[in-house]
Amino acid sequence: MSLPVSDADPFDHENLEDPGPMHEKLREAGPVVHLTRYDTYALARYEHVYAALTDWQRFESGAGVGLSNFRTEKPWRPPSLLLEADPPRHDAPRRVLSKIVGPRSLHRLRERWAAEAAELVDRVLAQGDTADAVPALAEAFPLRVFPDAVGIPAEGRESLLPYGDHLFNAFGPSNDLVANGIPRVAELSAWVNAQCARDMLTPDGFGAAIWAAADRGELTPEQAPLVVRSLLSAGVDTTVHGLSAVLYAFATNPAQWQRLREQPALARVAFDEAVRWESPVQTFFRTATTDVTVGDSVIPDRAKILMFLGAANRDPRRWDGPDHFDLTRDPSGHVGFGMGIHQCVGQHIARLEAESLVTALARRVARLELAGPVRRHHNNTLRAWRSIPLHLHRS
Ligand code: OVV
Repeated sequence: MSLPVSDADPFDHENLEDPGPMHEKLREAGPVVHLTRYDTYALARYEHVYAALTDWQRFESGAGVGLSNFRTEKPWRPPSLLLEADPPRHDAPRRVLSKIVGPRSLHRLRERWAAEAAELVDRVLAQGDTADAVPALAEAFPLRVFPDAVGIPAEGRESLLPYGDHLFNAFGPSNDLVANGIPRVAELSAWVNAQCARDMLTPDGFGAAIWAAADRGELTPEQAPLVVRSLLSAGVDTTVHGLSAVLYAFATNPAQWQRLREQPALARVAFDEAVRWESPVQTFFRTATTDVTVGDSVIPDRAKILMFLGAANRDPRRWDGPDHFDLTRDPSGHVGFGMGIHQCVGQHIARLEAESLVTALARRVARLELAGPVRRHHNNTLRAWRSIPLHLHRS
C-alpha cells in the first residue's frame, strides 16, 4: 500500500489564480493523494473523479460537499435538499426540480431569451466598441433572465452574486475569502430566504412550479422554499463564470470564433467545451461511508475526498490536447457539471442562456479580442472572473 502526499493548498491565492500546475502534480502523483494540510484525499484524474461521482453509496453528499463535516460541525445554513443529501431524501426534490427545469419546460423561454440577448448585445455595442465582458455581458444577462424565470421581483437582485460568492467560498476552508464574506451573510441570507416564500413568486415561474408540486403532494410545504433556494444559490454565479469562460475562450481563440460564425449551431457545443476547458465549478468534496480502495491506497471511512473537476476535465489520459479550446472536439463526458445522481440539474438553463447570448454576439460581432489584461476573481470553489476587457468588432 502506498499513499502519495502533498502539502499543496488548493485554496491559496497562487493556486486559485492558476490551478493548472497543481492539477498536473496531483494527477501525476497517483490516483489518490493525501492533502496533509486539510487531511483530505484528492482525486484529480478523470477516471477516478468519474468513479467517485457515480458512486454515491460510498462517496456520500449528506455530510456536506465542503471541507467541513455536517456530522460533527453545524452547517452555516440549513443543508440543501439536493446538493447535500443522499437517496432517498434527495430523490423527491431532484425529481420535481428536474422536470421544472428540464429541456421540455425550457422551450417556452427560447424566443424570449434570444430577444433579451439581442437587446443586451445591441445596448452594449451602442456604447462603443469596447466593453468589460464580465459586468456588461456575463453578469448582466443571467441577472436579467434567470431571476425573471424563477419569478422573483427585480428589487434586490444584486444580492444574488455576493450570496453565491460566499456560498461557494464556504465549501472550502475558513480562509480569508470566507472571512471577507461573513459580515454580509445574515443580510444576504435573509434576502434570499425571503424570495423563496410562495407569495414572493410570480405565477408563471420555476418558483411557483415548485410550490405547485408541493400542492400536489410531491414535496412537503417545508421542502418547497429550500428547493427554490437551491435555484437561487446554484443558478447565478455558476452561469456568470461559465459565460465569462466561453467569452474569454473565444477572445483568445479567434479561429474558433470564425468557425462559430460560419456554423452558429456550434454555440451549444462551444459552451460545453468552455465548461470542460475552464470548469467554472472546480471542486466539490464527498465523504467516505466506508474504507474505499482507490489504486493502491485506502481512503479511510469518514474521510473527506476532494474531487478536482477542473483537473479531470484536462486529464491528458482522457482528452487529446486538453489545454486547447477546440470546437471540433466532442466535450461530452466532461465532469464540469458533475456526473451521476447530483449532476447539475440546471445545466439546460445554463446551456440555453449561453446559446442565447453567444448566438446574439455571433450575429453582430465579426471579431472579438482582448482589449487589456484580464483579472480573475478568487473563490474557494469557482474558477471566476473580475474583468475581461474586449474589443468588439461589429460585422
Ligand atoms: C450545485 C449547488 C451549489 C450551491 C448550492 C446548491 C447547489 C444548492 O442546492 O443550494
